[in-house]
Amino acid sequence: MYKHTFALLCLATLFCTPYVSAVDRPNVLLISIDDLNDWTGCLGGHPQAKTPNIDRLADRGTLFSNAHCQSPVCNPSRASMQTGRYPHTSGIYFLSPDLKEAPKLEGLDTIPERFAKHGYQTLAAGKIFHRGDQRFFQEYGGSMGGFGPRPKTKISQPHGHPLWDWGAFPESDELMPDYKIAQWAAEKLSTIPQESEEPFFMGVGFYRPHVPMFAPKKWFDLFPRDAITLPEVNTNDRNDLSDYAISLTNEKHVSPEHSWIVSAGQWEHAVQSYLASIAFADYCLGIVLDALENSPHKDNTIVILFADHGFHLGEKQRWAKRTIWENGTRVPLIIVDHRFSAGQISQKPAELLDVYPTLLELAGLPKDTTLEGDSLVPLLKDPQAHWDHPAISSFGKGNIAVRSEHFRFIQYLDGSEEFYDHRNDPHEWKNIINKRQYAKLIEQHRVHIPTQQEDILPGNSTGHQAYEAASRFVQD
Ligand SMILES: [Ca+2]
Ligand SMILES: [Ca+2]
Repeated sequence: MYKHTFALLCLATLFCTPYVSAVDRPNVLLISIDDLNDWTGCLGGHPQAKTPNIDRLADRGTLFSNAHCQSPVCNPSRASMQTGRYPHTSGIYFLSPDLKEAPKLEGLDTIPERFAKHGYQTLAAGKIFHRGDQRFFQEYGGSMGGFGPRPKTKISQPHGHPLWDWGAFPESDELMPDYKIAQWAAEKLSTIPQESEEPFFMGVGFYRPHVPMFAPKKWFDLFPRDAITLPEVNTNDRNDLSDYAISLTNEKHVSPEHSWIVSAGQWEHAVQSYLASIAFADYCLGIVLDALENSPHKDNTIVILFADHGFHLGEKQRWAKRTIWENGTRVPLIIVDHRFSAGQISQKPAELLDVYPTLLELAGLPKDTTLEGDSLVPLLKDPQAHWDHPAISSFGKGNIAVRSEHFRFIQYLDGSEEFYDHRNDPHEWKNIINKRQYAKLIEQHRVHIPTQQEDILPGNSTGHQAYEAASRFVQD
């Protein structure tokens, strides 16, 4: 019954916290869902989203309903979360380079590496990091095929990037990598003995709803295409944006143009495909949660679920990621730890960057003052606690968003700015940067723009190319 006692008595005297007893170090189950925006039942981003398992997880823990990524792209978002450093500290702003190639990150532990150093067994399957997960976990079960099988000819978008397609495919759940990842995790959860001397840190990274937005037909049947609700879009939305802001989100992207989606009659189908992909990923999550519930670890495992960034489906005439508007940065973030009340919702701004220091505190590991996020434990204790840390997101040096409890401030490289009041403008349609009555509030947000921003590390990703293309709108 006294599990995980190994070497802990001495640790506990050094790093005693109120949450961890020396005889009961918690396991950690870190679950990632790739490219999932706020289209979940509990976040309410789309009225038709079906996510019973994400919602049941939220019911058991704390839902951070105002959580944001630090970068609206996989690689920099995950590198930031896993090293506790902002993109503007590491210089990793885009899909390249890899986090191991950033001089500012040299020698830093990622989250699983830190846990391994403190006696945890670390294991994972699927996508926790952007690539090369096997480098960071002691045991890696594999990607199981990653983004999954593709048909011989594309289903819905005949041109463009090979991954950019959507539709009902393949035949069965068993052919989907996420199903295999869930089965792998379920098997591990049921076979790791309760009396194991080492607690575990397990990563489970699902690939859907990332493109290709494929899932077996039964998931599409949940969302009949003739009854699909399209996202609310204001066609004049971009009139109050700078040329730079529009250009940054228009250029060199692999996602389809909104005008093509509409003219090809594909908007409903693409929304249906995203909803179906989410429902399928949620089903796979349920396999893992059921296995945990039926395992000896159910009362001693912290569960964290996150997505790495948001996703546009036509809002602001954009598709996919790479924007620092609400659609690009808002993500699900749920923390379940039985030492805190269940069913809590915190609207305070949270960052994925906060996960690292939060986990250290919850597991009773030494605090790391070099981490740039803030432990969310005060908000787990009291979701309405005073909290003055806004969420900072960026897309390239000089393009920074500051999200507070009710507002979003954006400053771009060309000096143009935006300000949105979420109390009456949840879609960020009205840029009120020039409204005099907001001047003081705007200034209070502007001070959070980092004064030091690392140069962009070189690479040839489409993010690098978009940033370069937009620079023609920057006056010397
Ligand atoms: Ca992603
Ligand atoms: Ca607007």
